[in-house]
Amino acid sequence: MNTCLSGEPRVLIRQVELRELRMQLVHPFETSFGKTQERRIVIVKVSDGSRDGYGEVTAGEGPFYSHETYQTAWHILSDFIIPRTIGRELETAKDFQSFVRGIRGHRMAQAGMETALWDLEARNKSVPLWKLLGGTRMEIDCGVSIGIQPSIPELISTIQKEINAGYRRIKIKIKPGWDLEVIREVRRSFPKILLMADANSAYTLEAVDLFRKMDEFNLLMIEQPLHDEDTIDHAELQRQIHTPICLDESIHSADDARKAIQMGACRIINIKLGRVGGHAAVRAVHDVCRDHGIPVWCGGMLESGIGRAHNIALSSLDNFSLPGDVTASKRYWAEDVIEPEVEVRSDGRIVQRMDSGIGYRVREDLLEQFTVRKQVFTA
Ligand code: OSB
Ligand code: MG
Repeated sequence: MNTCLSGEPRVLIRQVELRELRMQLVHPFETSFGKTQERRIVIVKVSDGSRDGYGEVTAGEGPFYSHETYQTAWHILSDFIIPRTIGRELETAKDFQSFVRGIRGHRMAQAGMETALWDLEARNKSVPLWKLLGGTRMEIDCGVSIGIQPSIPELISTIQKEINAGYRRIKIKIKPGWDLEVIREVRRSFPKILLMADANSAYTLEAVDLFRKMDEFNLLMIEQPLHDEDTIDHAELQRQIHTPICLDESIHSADDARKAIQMGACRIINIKLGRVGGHAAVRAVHDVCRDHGIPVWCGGMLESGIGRAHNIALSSLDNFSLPGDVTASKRYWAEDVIEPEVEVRSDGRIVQRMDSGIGYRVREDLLEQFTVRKQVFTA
């Protein structure tokens, strides 16, 4: 164990390993910006000489959800983030911020490294990551995000399957041409479920009448209806509809959250670890929302088990009071890279693990099997 004079373990960055994994989803996932079947996932492993911490970069295959891709993240990590951090010693993972100050944006790349440091710190201190983050929720409520389906009957049978599995909230993806009628039919089939829709920025304010009509279906929220840079337009839309707007793509920091809330652009915020830049930023966004009475929930990015485990841990913070898109490994992967795989109880909840760090063992054998590129950096 690495210790400083006070005896507290420190976080020493002796070696960093980057891997690009290629993994096939068990079902394709379609949103308003495209369809994904094969995932490329960058995994960051930080070693201090005796222990390892793991993080995941949640960037997509193309610049559609955000400007980042797994390849821009590889570039930013290998050319800027790792050179600034390798060989250094941190008192806590929170100090990572000061090493990368000056790197503008590329938060998913930053989060890949930052979250690995949190895992390493928690393992060094022999505490579960969720406790180190300050979490209190031993059990978290799970919802599912259902991609655009080939037909309404197929969507309805998929929803039925997820409800039978116990999931507590259903989110359906919408896009122009797959919206009002779909919501109407789903609501007709399931009058009582917690239901929401996610547009992934597919509309402009010109669609205000469409969103007004959605008010009749008692949606829990509408997620990111407008462009990510249109916070002001979201405020205008929120003034004209009753359904709460939830922002996803628009929120990159605690300051974004504060401004969006003050403007009246949303009543709920989806927090994603990669989008905001890591666990410290999650905490900051979470706290701003809590102080303004805005509930949050944890969004998903089709993560492998490593990112999934980090999402479970952060969902333990007290203001994560709505079901997140945090679900069982088997919904995405034939074989996940962690052990045990993430399981959701029949009541739609995941129970926090008491093992230290992210709480799951990483299957190095599977990482190796899925790896298409690897680079090791040593101090
Ligand atoms: O907008 O929440 C989103 C997946 C990729 C990109 C954006 C989003 C999503 C999801 C999937 O909704 C959530 C999941 O991982 O289950
Ligand atoms: Mg979303």
